[in-house]
Amino acid sequence: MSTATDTVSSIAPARRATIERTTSESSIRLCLNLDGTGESAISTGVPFYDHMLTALSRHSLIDLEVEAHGDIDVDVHHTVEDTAICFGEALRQALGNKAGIRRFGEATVPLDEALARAVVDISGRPYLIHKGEPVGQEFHLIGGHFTGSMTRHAFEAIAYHSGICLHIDLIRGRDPHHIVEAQFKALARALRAAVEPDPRVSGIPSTKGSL
Ligand SMILES: [Mn+2]
Repeated sequence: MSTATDTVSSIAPARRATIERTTSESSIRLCLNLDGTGESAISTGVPFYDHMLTALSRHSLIDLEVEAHGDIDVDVHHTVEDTAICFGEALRQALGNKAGIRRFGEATVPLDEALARAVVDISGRPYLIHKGEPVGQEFHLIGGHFTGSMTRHAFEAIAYHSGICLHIDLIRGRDPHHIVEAQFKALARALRAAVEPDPRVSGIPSTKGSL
Protein backbone atom coordinates (compact mmCIF):
# COMPACT_ATOMS: atom_id res chain seq x y z
CA MET A 1 0.00 0.00 0.00
CA SER A 2 1.44 3.34 -0.95
CA THR A 3 1.76 6.08 1.60
CA ALA A 4 1.74 9.81 1.02
CA THR A 5 5.53 9.81 1.35
CA ASP A 6 5.88 7.06 -1.25
CA THR A 7 3.69 9.00 -3.64
CA VAL A 8 5.74 12.15 -3.27
CA SER A 9 9.08 10.37 -3.59
CA SER A 10 7.95 8.51 -6.71
CA ILE A 11 7.31 11.72 -8.63
CA ALA A 12 10.22 12.26 -11.01
CA PRO A 13 11.64 15.75 -11.44
CA ALA A 14 10.01 17.70 -14.26
CA ARG A 15 11.61 16.85 -17.56
CA ARG A 16 11.93 20.42 -18.77
CA ALA A 17 14.77 22.69 -19.79
CA THR A 18 15.30 26.29 -20.80
CA ILE A 19 18.30 27.33 -22.84
CA GLU A 20 19.41 30.89 -23.48
CA ARG A 21 22.26 31.28 -25.92
CA THR A 22 23.64 34.48 -27.41
CA THR A 23 26.48 34.91 -29.87
CA SER A 24 27.39 37.64 -32.34
CA GLU A 25 25.27 35.73 -34.88
CA SER A 26 22.12 34.81 -32.96
CA SER A 27 20.21 35.25 -29.72
CA ILE A 28 17.99 32.32 -28.79
CA ARG A 29 15.66 31.36 -25.97
CA LEU A 30 14.28 27.83 -26.14
CA CYS A 31 12.04 26.03 -23.62
CA LEU A 32 11.12 22.38 -23.89
CA ASN A 33 8.94 19.93 -21.93
CA LEU A 34 9.38 16.25 -22.75
CA ASP A 35 6.09 15.35 -21.10
CA GLY A 36 3.99 17.75 -23.10
CA THR A 37 1.16 17.47 -25.58
CA GLY A 38 2.88 18.85 -28.67
CA GLU A 39 2.04 22.50 -28.05
CA SER A 40 4.50 24.95 -29.58
CA ALA A 41 5.20 28.63 -30.14
CA ILE A 42 8.02 28.96 -32.64
CA SER A 43 9.54 32.13 -34.03
CA THR A 44 12.94 31.91 -35.72
CA GLY A 45 12.48 34.40 -38.52
CA VAL A 46 12.85 31.46 -40.93
CA PRO A 47 9.28 30.48 -41.88
CA PHE A 48 10.04 27.03 -43.29
CA TYR A 49 12.12 26.16 -40.20
CA ASP A 50 9.25 27.33 -37.97
CA HIS A 51 7.08 24.88 -39.90
CA MET A 52 9.58 22.05 -39.31
CA LEU A 53 10.02 22.79 -35.58
CA THR A 54 6.25 22.99 -35.17
CA ALA A 55 5.97 19.55 -36.78
CA LEU A 56 8.80 18.26 -34.57
CA SER A 57 6.93 19.40 -31.46
CA ARG A 58 3.50 18.24 -32.58
CA HIS A 59 4.56 14.72 -33.50
CA SER A 60 7.01 14.17 -30.64
CA LEU A 61 4.51 15.57 -28.10
CA ILE A 62 7.43 17.64 -26.78
CA ASP A 63 6.16 21.11 -25.92
CA LEU A 64 8.48 23.66 -27.49
CA GLU A 65 8.88 27.42 -27.31
CA VAL A 66 11.51 29.07 -29.48
CA GLU A 67 12.30 32.74 -29.82
CA ALA A 68 15.31 33.19 -32.08
CA HIS A 69 16.77 36.37 -33.49
CA GLY A 70 19.63 35.81 -35.89
CA ASP A 71 21.48 37.37 -38.78
CA ILE A 72 19.07 35.99 -41.37
CA ASP A 73 19.84 39.01 -43.53
CA VAL A 74 23.22 37.29 -44.06
CA ASP A 75 21.81 33.77 -44.44
CA VAL A 76 19.54 31.44 -42.43
CA HIS A 77 22.52 29.22 -41.62
CA HIS A 78 23.52 30.60 -38.20
CA THR A 79 19.95 30.85 -36.94
CA VAL A 80 18.97 27.35 -38.06
CA GLU A 81 22.15 25.75 -36.69
CA ASP A 82 22.15 27.64 -33.39
CA THR A 83 18.49 26.86 -32.74
CA ALA A 84 19.23 23.17 -33.35
CA ILE A 85 22.16 23.42 -30.91
CA CYS A 86 19.77 24.82 -28.29
CA PHE A 87 17.20 22.08 -28.96
CA GLY A 88 19.90 19.42 -28.54
CA GLU A 89 21.20 20.99 -25.33
CA ALA A 90 17.67 21.29 -23.93
CA LEU A 91 16.94 17.67 -24.80
CA ARG A 92 20.09 16.54 -22.98
CA GLN A 93 19.28 18.62 -19.88
CA ALA A 94 15.61 17.62 -19.76
CA LEU A 95 16.47 13.91 -19.99
CA GLY A 96 18.58 14.19 -16.83
CA ASN A 97 20.11 10.82 -15.88
CA LYS A 98 17.78 9.08 -18.40
CA ALA A 99 16.33 6.75 -15.76
CA GLY A 100 13.14 4.94 -16.73
CA ILE A 101 13.06 5.85 -20.43
CA ARG A 102 12.52 3.53 -23.38
CA ARG A 103 15.87 4.77 -24.79
CA PHE A 104 15.31 3.44 -28.34
CA GLY A 105 12.81 4.78 -30.84
CA GLU A 106 12.11 4.14 -34.49
CA ALA A 107 9.61 5.55 -36.92
CA THR A 108 8.95 5.42 -40.65
CA VAL A 109 6.79 8.31 -41.81
CA PRO A 110 5.35 9.06 -45.26
CA LEU A 111 4.43 12.43 -46.67
CA ASP A 112 2.72 11.74 -49.97
CA GLU A 113 5.50 10.46 -52.26
CA ALA A 114 8.26 10.94 -49.64
CA LEU A 115 9.10 8.29 -47.05
CA ALA A 116 11.61 8.76 -44.23
CA ARG A 117 12.85 6.58 -41.40
CA ALA A 118 14.47 7.75 -38.15
CA VAL A 119 16.07 5.52 -35.54
CA VAL A 120 17.13 7.00 -32.20
CA ASP A 121 19.25 5.68 -29.32
CA ILE A 122 19.44 7.98 -26.30
CA SER A 123 22.94 6.62 -25.82
CA GLY A 124 24.93 9.54 -24.43
CA ARG A 125 27.22 9.13 -27.46
CA PRO A 126 26.56 11.60 -30.26
CA TYR A 127 26.39 10.12 -33.74
CA LEU A 128 24.59 10.94 -36.96
CA ILE A 129 24.12 8.87 -40.07
CA HIS A 130 22.04 10.70 -42.68
CA LYS A 131 21.49 9.11 -46.07
CA GLY A 132 19.19 8.93 -49.04
CA GLU A 133 18.44 12.48 -50.12
CA PRO A 134 18.37 12.84 -53.92
CA VAL A 135 21.27 14.53 -55.63
CA GLY A 136 20.73 18.29 -55.58
CA GLN A 137 18.45 18.35 -52.50
CA GLU A 138 21.10 20.30 -50.60
CA PHE A 139 20.91 23.14 -53.13
CA HIS A 140 17.14 23.71 -53.06
CA LEU A 141 15.99 26.99 -51.51
CA ILE A 142 12.78 25.78 -49.91
CA GLY A 143 10.30 28.61 -49.49
CA GLY A 144 12.95 30.77 -51.12
CA HIS A 145 15.05 30.88 -47.95
CA PHE A 146 15.74 27.45 -46.38
CA THR A 147 18.77 25.85 -47.98
CA GLY A 148 18.35 22.07 -48.33
CA SER A 149 21.84 21.51 -46.88
CA MET A 150 20.57 22.82 -43.54
CA THR A 151 18.47 19.71 -42.95
CA ARG A 152 21.54 17.58 -42.27
CA HIS A 153 23.23 20.44 -40.43
CA ALA A 154 20.26 20.74 -38.05
CA PHE A 155 20.26 16.97 -37.41
CA GLU A 156 24.02 17.10 -36.73
CA ALA A 157 23.57 19.88 -34.19
CA ILE A 158 20.69 18.08 -32.47
CA ALA A 159 22.56 14.75 -32.28
CA TYR A 160 25.88 16.22 -31.16
CA HIS A 161 24.46 18.53 -28.51
CA SER A 162 21.91 16.09 -27.06
CA GLY A 163 24.31 13.14 -27.10
CA ILE A 164 22.01 10.83 -29.03
CA CYS A 165 22.73 8.39 -31.80
CA LEU A 166 20.55 9.24 -34.77
CA HIS A 167 20.11 7.45 -38.08
CA ILE A 168 17.89 9.14 -40.63
CA ASP A 169 17.24 7.63 -44.03
CA LEU A 170 15.19 9.18 -46.75
CA ILE A 171 13.82 6.07 -48.41
CA ARG A 172 12.29 7.98 -51.32
CA GLY A 173 10.95 11.39 -52.22
CA ARG A 174 10.75 13.95 -55.00
CA ASP A 175 9.42 17.22 -53.63
CA PRO A 176 12.08 19.13 -51.62
CA HIS A 177 9.54 20.35 -49.04
CA HIS A 178 8.11 16.85 -48.54
CA ILE A 179 11.61 15.40 -48.27
CA VAL A 180 12.56 17.66 -45.35
CA GLU A 181 9.21 17.46 -43.61
CA ALA A 182 9.01 13.66 -43.76
CA GLN A 183 12.43 13.49 -42.08
CA PHE A 184 11.48 15.93 -39.29
CA LYS A 185 8.26 14.00 -38.66
CA ALA A 186 10.12 10.68 -38.55
CA LEU A 187 12.59 12.20 -36.08
CA ALA A 188 9.66 13.46 -34.01
CA ARG A 189 7.96 10.06 -33.82
CA ALA A 190 11.22 8.26 -33.05
CA LEU A 191 12.06 10.76 -30.30
CA ARG A 192 8.56 10.45 -28.85
CA ALA A 193 9.11 6.73 -28.36
CA ALA A 194 12.71 7.01 -27.13
CA VAL A 195 12.16 9.67 -24.44
CA GLU A 196 8.92 8.13 -23.19
CA PRO A 197 8.89 6.66 -19.68
CA ASP A 198 8.70 2.86 -19.82
CA PRO A 199 6.91 1.56 -16.71
CA ARG A 200 8.80 -1.76 -16.98
CA VAL A 201 12.21 -0.06 -16.81
CA SER A 202 13.66 0.59 -13.39
CA GLY A 203 16.70 2.81 -13.28
CA ILE A 204 18.92 3.63 -16.21
CA PRO A 205 18.34 1.37 -19.23
CA SER A 206 21.97 0.40 -19.82
CA THR A 207 24.10 -2.58 -18.85
CA LYS A 208 26.81 -0.04 -18.00
CA GLY A 209 24.55 1.69 -15.49
CA SER A 210 24.83 5.08 -17.13
CA LEU A 211 23.95 6.75 -20.38
MN1 LIG B 1 27.42 25.69 -39.59
